[in-house]
Formats: sequence, C-alpha cells, structure tokens
Amino acid sequence: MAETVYLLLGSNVGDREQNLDYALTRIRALEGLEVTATSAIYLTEPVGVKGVQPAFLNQAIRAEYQFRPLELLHALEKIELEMGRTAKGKLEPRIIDCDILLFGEQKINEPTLTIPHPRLLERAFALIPLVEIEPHLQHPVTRKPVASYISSRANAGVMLYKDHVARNL
Ligand code: PH2
Ligand code: MG
Ligand code: MG
Repeated sequence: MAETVYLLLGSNVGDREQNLDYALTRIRALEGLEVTATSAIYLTEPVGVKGVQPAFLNQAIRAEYQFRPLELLHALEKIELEMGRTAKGKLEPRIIDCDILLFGEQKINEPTLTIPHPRLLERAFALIPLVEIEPHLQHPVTRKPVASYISSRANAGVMLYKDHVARNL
C-alpha cells in the first residue's frame, strides 16, 4: 500500500534552480514513487549553518511511495551523491539536500532516519512550501495543523522565488 510522503529539496551552491530541477527529475524517475504535487521555489535565508553562506532555494514535493522509508532514504542519498554532494554535515553549503519531512502518519526513529523530520516545525523554509501544497495537513505527532506553526512565527527570510508552471502533474 502506498504512503503519501512529503520531501524538501534545498540547494545553496552552483545553479541552485537547475539543481532543484534535476533532483526533481531524478525523483520523478524513482521506482515505486509518483510525484503528485510540487510547491513553488522559495528563496530562503540559511538557518543554523556554518559562517556566511549563499541563500538557499527550497521546494517541497508530495508523492505516493510504495516501499519502505529506509528505501526512500537510500534512493534520495544516491541522488545526492550522484549530483556531487560531498560533505554529509548539515552545516556546510550543499549542491542538493533531499530530506523526507513526513512519511504518511509514520513515526520512525532509526539511527539514520527520524520521521517526522525533527526540525520541521521550527523551519519556515520547510513549513511554507509544505503548507502551500497541503494547506490542511496535520502533523502526525502533535496532531495540530502544520499551518499553525507558520502563523506563530515570522516568515522573514522566506520569499517566493519562482512560482510553479504546473503544480499538480
Ligand atoms: N537546510 C539545512 C540547514 N539550513 N536553511 C535553509 N534556508 N534551507 C535549507 O534547506 C537548510 C537550511 C540543513 O539541511
Ligand atoms: Mg536538510
Ligand atoms: Mg538532508
């Protein structure tokens, strides 16, 4: 049975828009996965990174996925590596970061994977694109609307960069 999953792409090195587009193309081609929505692309200030870094482009994706969470993680890591991502550290600039935000209603605590993404609710750069594609989404742990975490904090640092041509392909 497929699960509805939500991913977040981020890039702050090189041609950021092309990096997101390429990653999305690769994700669309994954076995057992069907992309059902993509958000606009947002220009976002780096949060919690090392030193001064270029701004990120971020984009959320909704998909139906047939296999297990760790299989999705490994498929995404493979795309990251093939795109030339080197440092695994969260604090370095990156060509591409493909994070799993939510995997259905599942709660996962593996050494390499925590779902829901543990920092989702603090991060406007993830919340805003996610709520754009799923305005009424409920957080599987807190049971509150994900959108309610946006209104309570400033959206400064997140702005629309490029609206989508086609949201629900
Ligand atoms: N990702 C991080 C750390 N900081 N900041 C922005 N604006 N966008 C990101 O995708 C991002 C970040 C760790 O993955
Ligand atoms: Mg990340
Ligand atoms: Mg990551």
